[in-house]
Amino acid sequence: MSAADQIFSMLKESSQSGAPLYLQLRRSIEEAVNRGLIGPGDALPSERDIASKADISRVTVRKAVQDLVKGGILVQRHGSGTFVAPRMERVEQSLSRLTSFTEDMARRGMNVRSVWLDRGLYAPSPEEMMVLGLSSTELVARVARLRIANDTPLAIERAALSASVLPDPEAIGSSLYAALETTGNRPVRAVQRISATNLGDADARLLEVPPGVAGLQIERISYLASGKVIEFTRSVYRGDAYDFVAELRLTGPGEELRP
Ligand code: 16G
Repeated sequence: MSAADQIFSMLKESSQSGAPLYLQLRRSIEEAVNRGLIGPGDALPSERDIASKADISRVTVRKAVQDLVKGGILVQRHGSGTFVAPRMERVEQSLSRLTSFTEDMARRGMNVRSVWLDRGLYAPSPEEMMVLGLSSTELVARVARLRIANDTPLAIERAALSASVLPDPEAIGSSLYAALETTGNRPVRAVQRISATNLGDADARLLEVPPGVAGLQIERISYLASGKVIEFTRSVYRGDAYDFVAELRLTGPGEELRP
């Protein structure tokens, strides 16, 4: 059965529901995707085909399709049509180990790639001066990357470090932590703050999700064993792709809770 037929047969099942037509069509397409009748990456039939098969207006079809694009069920590629969105394999990251993105993905057997969004030396912002302990005459090294695992963009990471530890941001290879390790500056401890966010247009475009969908905003401040702050990184992770997992233990007798 063609994809248009699959959607049409779902629509016939739901046509008794009395809901507006565009909603019925939206649910039918969603149902066809959920039941695997049309799979990730499959092309959706054209608006015209769906409209003529189901005998509804193209405006109604467009409204249903736009809703599903907004919800991340379908993706639209300019010039080539509308497709079922690729299924995301969620990545779990432990919140108790200080690992790098490259290490996390390598452990899962995933290929890591980064697209450089920015790297260079700049005059620090007041916030960078405060967090990294820089004076106004010192420079900050900024490293911004789109992090991609198995061809899926997972996160945008914007790191700031003192230029004294990273004098040449151009020279970082594929891993910031590996580069820091070579100079004995790999962090040993970090404090991470995770909050919910709705992705803005620019970040959503880079992460290949519809604008406004849920994401995770993460701020990591990392320290050397000496207590010096080495890294101040703000990241945005895709909410549909990443789970942060924390193990919790009841403290034993005599053990103190440390902040
Ligand atoms: C992780 C860190 C990030 C760090 C990066 C280094 C989070 C939220 N962030 O992604 O702060 O800069 O690893 O990765 O976990 P790299 O060594 O692969 O460049």
